[in-house]
Amino acid sequence: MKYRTKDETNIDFFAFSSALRASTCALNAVTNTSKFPPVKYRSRFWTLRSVKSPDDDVSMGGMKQYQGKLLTIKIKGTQTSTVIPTSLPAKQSFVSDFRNLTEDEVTGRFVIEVGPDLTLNRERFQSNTNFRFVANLNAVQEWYMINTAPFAHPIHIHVNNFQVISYNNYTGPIGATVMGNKVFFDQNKQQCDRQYENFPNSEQAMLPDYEYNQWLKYRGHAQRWRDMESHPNGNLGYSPSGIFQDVILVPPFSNITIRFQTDRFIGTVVIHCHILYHEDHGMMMVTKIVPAGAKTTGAHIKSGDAYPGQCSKCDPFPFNQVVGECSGSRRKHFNIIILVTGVLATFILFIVTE
Ligand SMILES: [Cu+2]
Repeated sequence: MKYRTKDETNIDFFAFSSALRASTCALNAVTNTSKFPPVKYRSRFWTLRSVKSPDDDVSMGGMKQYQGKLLTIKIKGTQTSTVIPTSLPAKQSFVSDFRNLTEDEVTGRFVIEVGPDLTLNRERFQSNTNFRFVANLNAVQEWYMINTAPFAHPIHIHVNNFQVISYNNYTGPIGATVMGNKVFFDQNKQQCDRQYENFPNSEQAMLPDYEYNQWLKYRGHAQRWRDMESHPNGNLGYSPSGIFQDVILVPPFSNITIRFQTDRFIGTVVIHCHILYHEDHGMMMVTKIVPAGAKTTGAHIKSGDAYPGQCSKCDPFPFNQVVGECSGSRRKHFNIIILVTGVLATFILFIVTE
């Protein structure tokens, strides 16, 4: 989407996801005032148009992109001098830069998985007490948003604005519809052993080549995001590093890291897709913030036996933490013990029978 004057002079470039709040737009406008032309050159008619670019298909996935006029601003009356602020108001105390934290400074980690069937973390919304994660107050959170589906979804987190840290290479599950079932595959077309709660794992589905190749084109968001400045087209919906938002477009087959601090509010926090049709069909879940020092146990993090983001039962959750009985090192040790025990048993059996 581009800002254009009536005579189609391109004066600035903003990328809007479908549900970015006006506050974010205003913030961008203030920070970009140096790019606007002097007042004397401004037209009395301003038109805001949505300009579609085929390059944006990668970040938007199957989402429809409107092309045409969004609004017209007509300026009337006599000209007065207007002072446009050149700087933003001072940040609130809890809004600090979280981009260069150490591991120890992050106290809570969680994964929001956008599914191929209007689900979040592999379930539709169940109730306002079905907490999928519990965080302490005044704790720095590092969350990962992944999209296993070929559509982009604007995900909105209530209460605390979050800082965009990075777009990362996508290594997670590929969610596809096969024979009417939603099935997760890994990056090598193998069916994941972590599926939907009620998915019959015995049913081996195949991911057709054409479908797999179709999904592959959506990967590479990390590089496209890094190249945003130098490539003005084809980056619709990406958010620059470091800005604070409460909604972020999660592109198809993408992996985004965000951080924020839980501030003042204790209670239920809603997370949902901001496409109302999706939200109304269950693409919503709740988390909870409890006082500092209170227990954060009891959350319903898993769906069935799977953590969000998992393909193999040995995949870590979140991405940099190992949980459950299937940690990589313990698994390897277990396998080595089995192997050594087997060799010894065979050797003893051989001695005895001799
Ligand atoms: Cu959605």
